[in-house]
Amino acid sequence: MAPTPSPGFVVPQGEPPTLYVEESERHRLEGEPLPEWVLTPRQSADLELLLEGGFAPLEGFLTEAEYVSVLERMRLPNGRLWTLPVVLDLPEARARELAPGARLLLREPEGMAIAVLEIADLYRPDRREEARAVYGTVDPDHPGVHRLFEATHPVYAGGRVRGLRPPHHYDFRHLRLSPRELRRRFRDLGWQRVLAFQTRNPMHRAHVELTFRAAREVEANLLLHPTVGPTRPGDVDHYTRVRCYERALHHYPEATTMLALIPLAMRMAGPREAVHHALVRRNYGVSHFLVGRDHAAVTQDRAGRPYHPPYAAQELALSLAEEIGLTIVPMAEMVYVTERAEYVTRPEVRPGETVLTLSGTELRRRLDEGLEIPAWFTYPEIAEELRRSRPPRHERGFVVFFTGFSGAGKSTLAHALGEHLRVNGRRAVSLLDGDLVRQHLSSELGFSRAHRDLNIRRIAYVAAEIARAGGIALCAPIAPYATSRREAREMVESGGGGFVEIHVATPLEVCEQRDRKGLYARARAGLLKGFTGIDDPYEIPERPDLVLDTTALRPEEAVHRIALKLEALGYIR
Ligand code: PPS
Repeated sequence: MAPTPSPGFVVPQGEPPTLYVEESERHRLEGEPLPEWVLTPRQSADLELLLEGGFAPLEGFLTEAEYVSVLERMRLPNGRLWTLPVVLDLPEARARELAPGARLLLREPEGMAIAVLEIADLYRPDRREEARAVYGTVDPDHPGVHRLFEATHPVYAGGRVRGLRPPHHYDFRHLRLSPRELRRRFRDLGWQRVLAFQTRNPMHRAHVELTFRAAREVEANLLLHPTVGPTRPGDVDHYTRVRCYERALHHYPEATTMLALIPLAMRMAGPREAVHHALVRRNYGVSHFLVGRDHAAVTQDRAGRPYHPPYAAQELALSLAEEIGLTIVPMAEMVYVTERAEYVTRPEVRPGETVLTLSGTELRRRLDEGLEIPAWFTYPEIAEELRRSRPPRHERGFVVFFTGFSGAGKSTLAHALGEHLRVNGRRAVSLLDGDLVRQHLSSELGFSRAHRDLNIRRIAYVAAEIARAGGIALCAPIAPYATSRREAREMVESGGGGFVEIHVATPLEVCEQRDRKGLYARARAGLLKGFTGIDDPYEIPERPDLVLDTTALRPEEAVHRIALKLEALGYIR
């Protein structure tokens, strides 16, 4: 007897709306001298989803009324469910040149004009309110909150967008399917019920087992639908992940499962984001959506407290499933049982059985130290891909970032360490000393907060590129602000490099006494304004990897201590 199909949604029919204009209109718009804005990678990911219909019913970036309504009620003013802000943030100076009614040409980071925004309003959001509503916290340690407070421009421009052409990608084009293309694919394949799996991580055996099992239980085909938009800083890069997904795909029975990529920008907003992901997947034409424990969430804060209860995302998504228009499939936790040599769900474990799990942290540790990745955990070909992108630390590029007062000894230490590493290692060593950077990269900059931040951003950019290419960058700026040091770390780590922060904590009195360049004397005499430590702030690093006070420490001794630290961290052997 044929099994009775279980209840639930089937794939939606028809084509979702896209927001592109006719060719003649495109020529007309491109012929006009419009003000322009170069999109950030996040904005460009959001815009792509808007244009392709992934964010339907949105037809543009949220206006203030829509934004407030989404924050307060998780709904658009017309009552339609929408849980996360999709906004275009602009710097104050840019916003001042614009007004409601104006049109703004939106360019991709690479320069191609993608769309025109018809500005309906420009507004200044209350970011603390937004953080509270979206992330459930104002803790600046939360990566979403941090991005909102530190890396989001202060003015939002709302209004309809009119697409000129789809954004172009050169990577994995055969896997980047728009909502229309994906729906067509399902139609061609005759897939009636499709279960989508969202992820921003590589897939291992547990994921394969659980997705396959879930699809079988709801009698659906499976769509692996990982996001390749901006994700959480520190995540595995999408090139590596996609190679892992392609390899995972071979472990499903043929013709049951398909892989497609979505350029979705992750927020790490937990429950609201689970619903957002489901709404977007519905636009992509699926009928079922998997939601696990801690979906799209940052599990805990620095003190180990969860930002949301672990099942909050599942509960919210389940409670809104009818309205979203698809079946939410709660995801079970799969564990490996040694005695049976297979994966089962946690409740299926029998008393006395040995359960194996391996956390992301443990996996990263094993990769960093070049240790074995057990075969019960992942397939050998996936372990291989991960090893390629995250070689053991002693083969990887890294950055040593010295920070401290002028005259603290940063340059001396960076120079001495550089010599030590050149003598003892194989990796190329580059020195980005404060003064040299100011001469070659930042000669036009002064010492205002904005200029100092920009200076550090430039240093971090170059250092990240050096580390990405496998080299060692030694940076020695004052870097007085904690946020820009943190940003530097994120830039380097997101490029796959290691980041070691050393606070050269020589006291101000000692630096002033040394006064090699005579700058302290000039600052004390009021001839030099805004000098760090005298009349300009220095925020003491809270958690540096190493603290060195050079008052009574010879450079050789300091280098020895740094080398020990680098060894302990695994960067040198
Ligand atoms: S920052 O804040 O990180 O951008 O500063 P940095 O680029 O490291 O500064 C490089 C050198 O500039 C000299 N200098 C000053 N320092 C601090 N404040 C003021 N106003 C200033 N004006 C000039 C100073 O000698 C710094 O060099 P170091 O190598 O730290 O002694």
